This record gives sequence, C-alpha cells and structure tokens, in this order.
Amino acid sequence: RLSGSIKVGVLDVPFEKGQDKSGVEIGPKSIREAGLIQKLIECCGIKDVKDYGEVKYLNNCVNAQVLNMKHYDDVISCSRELSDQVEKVIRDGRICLTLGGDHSIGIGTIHGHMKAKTEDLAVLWVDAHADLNTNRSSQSGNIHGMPLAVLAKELDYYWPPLPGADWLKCKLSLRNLAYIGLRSLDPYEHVIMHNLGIAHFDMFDIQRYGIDAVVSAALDKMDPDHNKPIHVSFDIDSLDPLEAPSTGTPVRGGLLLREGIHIMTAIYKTGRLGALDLVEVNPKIGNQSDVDRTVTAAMHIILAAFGQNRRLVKPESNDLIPPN
Ligand code: 4U7
Ligand code: MN
Ligand code: MN
Ligand code: MN
Repeated sequence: RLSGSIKVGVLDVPFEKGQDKSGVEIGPKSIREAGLIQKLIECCGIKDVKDYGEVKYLNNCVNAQVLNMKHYDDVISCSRELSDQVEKVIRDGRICLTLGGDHSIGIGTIHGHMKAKTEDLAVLWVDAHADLNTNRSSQSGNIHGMPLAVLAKELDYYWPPLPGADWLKCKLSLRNLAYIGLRSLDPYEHVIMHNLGIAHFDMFDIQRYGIDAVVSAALDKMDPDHNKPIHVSFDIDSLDPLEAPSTGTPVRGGLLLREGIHIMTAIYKTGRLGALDLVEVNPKIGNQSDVDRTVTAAMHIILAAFGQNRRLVKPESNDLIPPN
C-alpha cells in the first residue's frame, strides 16, 4: 500500500477573524473529536501521524490597519506564525494537514509550503468562491475572501503597502493555480480571473465533462509537467449545502461529497500532495445533524487525500460463506 510510507503532520488553526461569524474557530476540534488521527491510521494505513497541536499567535502589530480589511492585525500576525509552523512540519518530511479556521489561513499555509519547498508550487483551490478580492474590490472587508489576492505575484501592484507583512516574501504565480467548484464570484473577481487567464472549472464544467475529466484538466493546467509539489486548499463550502450545511457562506448547487472525494483520490494518486487545508467548518451553524453531516463530509475528504480506498475489492479469502 502506497500510503504506508506517508508521514503526516496535523496542525489546528482555531482562527475566525477573517470573517464575521462565530464558530469556525471550533472547526478543528470537531474534526478531531470525530476521530481524525485514529482514522488516518486505520482507514489510510498511515503509520506515522504526528500531532503538532494548535497554532497560537501573539498579535504583534496591534496598530496596523489597512482600509477595508477587518482584523488585519490579527490575520497578518496569525498568518506569520502559521507560515513558520507549516514550514516546520514540511521540513520534518511530512505532508501538512491544516484544520481551519476560516480561509484567511490559506495565506499562511501556502506561504509556509513555498518556504519549505519551492515558490513553484501547484495550488488547487476547491471552493464555491474565488477568494481573489483585494481590499478595494471586496464588498465585505472579510479577509477570508482575499487570501489568493494577497499571495498572487500578478496582483502585487493592486495592493497598498501592507504593514507588518515584510515576512511575506514568497509569491504565488497565478499560472500555478486552478479552481474547482466555483459558483459565486464577485464581479471584479471574474474580470481578474479572465484577464489573467486563471484556470477555473465551475459547476457547469463538472456537469458537462464529469469530475474525473475536470480534475485531470486542472492538474494539467496548474502543473503541465506533472512534477510540482501540490497544495490543496479545500473550502468545505465547495460542497453542496445538502452535504455540508454547517459553514458560513453556503451556496446552493455545489459539489456532491462523492465528487469531492474523487478530487482528493486523484490528488492522492499523483503522489505529490505536500499540504492540505480543510477550512470553513462552522459547528455553531445548523442543528446537531447538520454539524455531524458537515464534519463527516470533511473527514471523508481528508481520508481520501491520504489514500483511503473506497473501491470494492475482491475479498482475499473464500472462507466466508454467506449465512443461511
Ligand atoms: B470563503 C465574498 F462577497 N466574495 O469577499 C467576500 F461573496 O473563504 C465571499 O470562500 C467570500 O468562504 C467567501 O466576502 C470566502 C462575498
Ligand atoms: Mn474559501
Ligand atoms: Mn468559500
Ligand atoms: Mn469564467
């Protein structure tokens, strides 16, 4: 089994300040309590899972403010610490699994991954949203809608000076980015996406071509030579709200869990997954059954990324005789 030799490091980021709703900070705890680490061992056959615990940060730029970026000082302080932690996990020879928290944490995880390996990462962003707003295009001021614009080399020029962000040195080339699951873009995000030619596969593409063809095409676009380390940032709101209701910005008409699992299985099979973020699970939204459904969906997504096999395989022995 391939996954036997994989080493994993798990990092919690109970961070909520990239958006307005309370509860997303307990997302990591809810996924852990559903048995994450044990399942990685039992369902994926991973022998080496190391728990790196919670990312804690000090707000070390309390006075820093940027127009239309809510809680900028907290986001930038947390991102910096997270970037260092992710770098450490990957330098330890592990695939870094980061549990959010809201999607502003993508700034820190991708930056840390680039520091540990190379700026030439392939990034797959699975989301209902593009998270490509700058402070000027954003209609909400919520930074969880901005992480890719913060990281993008090609958008550097659109930003005012960002105080306390001198550490943010690595930048992502948007040619290395592909989206799956998009269905709610702000007008300016769609303009940028088309002007810069960013690879994106929306729900229409999935319906028309099927999820298997869409993941292959996404992999080809973001990594034509199939040799880059892969970073997957999975926003649980990419799934249909019937599959994952407990999230802050649900959009109907989304991915089936089955499709989400297929994406992650395809990524696993590349053997090049370097880091996975699972974000935006909010256990304070909906009733207990909504929360359970959302958390188990997140679990299936994670386990597929680490090699859980859901195919029916031929039993090894014929000894089992059906009961009369
Ligand atoms: B998420 C939004 F306006 N685009 O910028 C914004 F629609 O990480 C939503 O993908 C962002 O969940 C959603 O606030 C951020 C809005
Ligand atoms: Mn997102
Ligand atoms: Mn989203
Ligand atoms: Mn388009």
